[in-house]
Amino acid sequence: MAYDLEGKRIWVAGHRGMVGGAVVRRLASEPCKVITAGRDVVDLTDQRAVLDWMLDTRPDAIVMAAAKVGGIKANADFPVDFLHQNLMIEANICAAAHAADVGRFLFLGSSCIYPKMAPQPIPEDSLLTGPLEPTNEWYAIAKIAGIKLVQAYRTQYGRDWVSAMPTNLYGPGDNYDLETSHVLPALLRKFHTAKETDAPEVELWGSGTPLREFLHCDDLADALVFLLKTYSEYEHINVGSGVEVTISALAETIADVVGYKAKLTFDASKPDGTPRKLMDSGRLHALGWNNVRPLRDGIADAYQDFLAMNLP
Ligand code: GFB
Repeated sequence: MAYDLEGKRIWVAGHRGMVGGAVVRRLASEPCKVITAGRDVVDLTDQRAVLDWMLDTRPDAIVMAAAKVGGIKANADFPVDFLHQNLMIEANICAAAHAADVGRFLFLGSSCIYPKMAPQPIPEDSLLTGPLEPTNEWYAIAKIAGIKLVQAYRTQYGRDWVSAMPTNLYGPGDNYDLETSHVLPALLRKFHTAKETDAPEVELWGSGTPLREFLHCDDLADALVFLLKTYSEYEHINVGSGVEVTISALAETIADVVGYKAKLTFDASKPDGTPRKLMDSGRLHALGWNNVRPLRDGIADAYQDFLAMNLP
């Protein structure tokens, strides 16, 4: 069932984040009105505040890019934050959206919802078929609950709500804090700092052997708008690039983009996490979307964004 964006009022929840910002940029070329609301306007972990704001605003559609997110260390260090905050945000928004009769809702999860040792590439029906990766099981459980909430509203109330599962993301507006960020922005910052200080080495966490799939946030946003317009199935849908690299190979590419060669060292005290999480995005491709830029081009774009931030 297609969904026409013409004249629709679309709330991008989490518009200040990397994904939310990319979705706002992508929707600028669509015939719809984008609604945004920062934390100063509505605290998404406050059930009453979300309901009041939603009943007052009554968007036609919601893209759910609001979440408590972070890299492997942040997930392992703050299980309560990742589980509780994400459960609150999704439960509050779903309940308020239903109360305000929001017809279209696109929920976003993550590839970490799948079992640690899922078959690769990971098909959507691998969900809940095995144990999760311990470092991010908190976030994973919250996002699995979100998928199930969306399916429950489809089942009980006939809501045309859907869920998409992006792979590891990067790009403009990323988090570059070395403690809480994901690997790609962390290595951009580490190589940049090494170049600025002429440091001989760059330290990676773990062994460098895990494989990760990466997708630029603007490519994700294009896929999400495609899905918003075209996808109406019960099952969640994978949104990946199909391109995976080892962490060591990623570091070499980032070194090339930054223009600085350094000896890689490895901090074995940090976790590798799941060995691989390449998703099977064949269902998305069969629907007609596969608009992925080359990884090196995406990293070069992200580096320009990092430089523009002028971080100390
Ligand atoms: O991106 P990342 O933090 O999260 O780590 P995950 C990916 C891999 O890069 C891990 C290694 O094996 C890390 O040990 N790595 C090497 C580094 N150097 C670094 C570094 O300096 N910083 C970081 N952060 N990693 C996340 C989940 O898992 O995937 C999130 O924790 C979310 O909840 C996201 O699901 C998509 O890819 O392991």
